Amino acid sequence: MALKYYHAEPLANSLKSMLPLKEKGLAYESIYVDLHKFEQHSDWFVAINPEGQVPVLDHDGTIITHTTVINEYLEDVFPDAQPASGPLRPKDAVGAAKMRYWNKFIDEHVMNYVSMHGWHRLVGVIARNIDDGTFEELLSHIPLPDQRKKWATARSGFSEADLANATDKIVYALTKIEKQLGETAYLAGDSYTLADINFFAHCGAMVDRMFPELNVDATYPKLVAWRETVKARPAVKEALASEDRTAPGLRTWSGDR
Ligand SMILES: N[C@@H](CCC(=O)N[C@@H](CS)C(=O)NCC(=O)O)C(=O)O
Repeated sequence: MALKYYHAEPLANSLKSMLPLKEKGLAYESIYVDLHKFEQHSDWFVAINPEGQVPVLDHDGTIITHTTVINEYLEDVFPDAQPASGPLRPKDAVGAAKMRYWNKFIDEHVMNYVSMHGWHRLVGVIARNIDDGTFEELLSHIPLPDQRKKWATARSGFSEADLANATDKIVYALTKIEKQLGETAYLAGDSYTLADINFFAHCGAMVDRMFPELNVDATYPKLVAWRETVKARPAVKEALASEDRTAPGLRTWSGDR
């Protein structure tokens, strides 16, 4: 059995599938794909993932993409490799449905909105530092039309209306999650699951530093306590300490992870 994990810095999607690998104690070869050098659009990487995005799991030559799919795949293939806290996907149908409900909510209503703010601040800086001709050439290598548009918009800047709408979506999600964490210790019930991993990787780990104006620590105390519990997990600590080649000047938007 050989696992290879192609990923960038431990944040967002790259962190989201790295966490289950570490929580489950699975040995894997880590392959860093440098987004700042556009390696995700290079021929060697597009030959592995034609969509030109990280992360990618290679399991004995089978390629699995999209983090929610990767994470459920790991549960299907390695059901017995679990952290001491219990299975990352509840064994009962109701528990699994609750976990999937939150995954769907985070994938559809959180991920893209936090990502827009991240791209506005981080990718925008990178894209504006590239001259017009080189940028057009880079765009031509991006396989997904929506990603091509996102890169172009990051360079010109997302509109204030789009950014404000994204912030509204994030506030809605924080409020909803604060309420849930008032009822259960974790999103899908009383144990830590892939839903917690999803929200932590995309939002929970850095929302306070990304959006100081939301006053997260004072407004969402249950979420903050949950975040500290998640951060204290050895697998999470190990993942957050893993390789990160983001230039220090570009890290300010997400803070010191
Ligand atoms: N739905 C995909 C999204 C993957 C994604 O957006 N990856 C980002 C990194 S967080 C990426 O590769 N961005 C670089 C690019 O698109 O050029 C997943 O869940 O894996």
